[in-house]
Amino acid sequence: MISESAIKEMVQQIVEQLATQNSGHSKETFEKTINQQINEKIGNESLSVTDKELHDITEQRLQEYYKVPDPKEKESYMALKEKTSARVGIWRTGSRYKTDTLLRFRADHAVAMDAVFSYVSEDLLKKMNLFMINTLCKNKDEYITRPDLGRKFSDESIQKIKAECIPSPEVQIYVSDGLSSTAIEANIEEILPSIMQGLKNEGIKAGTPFFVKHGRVPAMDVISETLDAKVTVVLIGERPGLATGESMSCYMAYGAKVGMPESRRTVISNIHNGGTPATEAGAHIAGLVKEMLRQKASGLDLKV
Ligand code: B12
Repeated sequence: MISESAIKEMVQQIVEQLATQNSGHSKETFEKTINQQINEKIGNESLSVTDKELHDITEQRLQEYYKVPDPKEKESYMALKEKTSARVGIWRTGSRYKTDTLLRFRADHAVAMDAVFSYVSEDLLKKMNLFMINTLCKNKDEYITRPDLGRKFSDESIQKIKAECIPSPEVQIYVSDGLSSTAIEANIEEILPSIMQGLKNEGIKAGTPFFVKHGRVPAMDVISETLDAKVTVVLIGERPGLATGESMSCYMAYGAKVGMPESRRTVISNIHNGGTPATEAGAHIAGLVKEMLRQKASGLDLKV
């Protein structure tokens, strides 16, 4: 009989080969091909693996992740835990974490890495009718190591923005991957229509929305100057921690100019299902834009 380690080695080899050959294929096709190859090699259908059988340990809310054995005050402890996603009540083995806790930590870290290093799906951008421009960053490594390049555009990109967008809008909204593409994929379909509807209700005209790849927050200042927008709004993926990769921020500014102080920006952070849900945030953003236009101010100068 074939040994377990030999099977593991073989599966790993096949997965690696397929990952390089079939990177454009769907998960179902990928799973099917792996299982076919395993069956061909060892003729044992019971060894087939599907994603459904693999338990995703990040699915449990951290607020409910509690490992203290025989707790005396479990109810009070759980009430405290409900207020934070911090890793409390996770218990220990000697002075070390339990294996379960360590695995959860690594899985949450992997979620954060994926959020930072993946790209927003082009299909989603098409569906949302957002054309794409890039900052001066060529890839994710450059994006991480050169924040200055994530705030600038080539002359060509500036021309594209001018060609595609309505000039001098009351409010210019755009979307950017920032430090989490996951956050954009999780929230954009809900928040963008919610903001647009909110603005429409207030009689405020929005410019042409688009997407900025490899963007840092102050890229909004260049966009504001390029289009001569009164208010500029960027929906951007925020740096993920170990609680969620889906958190998005909205930075807004009235009359944004390159080199202006950060205190002129208004920020709403923690937009995700476990924080402020996208639809609710959208309505709040539209309300703030209205106030910015009325007071001709943003950030610390805005009185709300
Ligand atoms: C990373 C971060 C920082 C980094 C930013 C540098 C960087 N590039 O990574 C540092 C350590 C410098 C920082 C400092 C501060 N931060 Co900070 N920061 C964050 C964090 C964790 C993520 C933001 C992010 O990913 N943005 C998207 C990426 C793509 O943006 P970026 O272009 O790379 O970086 C820009 C923004 O991060 C921005 N920024 C960062 N913090 C703040 C705070 C405010 C009020 C503004 C307007 C802008 C701003 O500065 C960068 C350059 O323009 C958020 C947490 C969150 N949940 O949102 C808090 C957060 C945005 N920060 C906050 C605060 C309070 C501050 C400070 C005022 C703290 C202080 N007392 O000094 C300072 C001010 C920063 C400034 N630029 O003036 C608060 C804002 C609360 C609010 N709604 O007003 C947040 C929400 C954390 C929190 N929950 O309290 N921060």
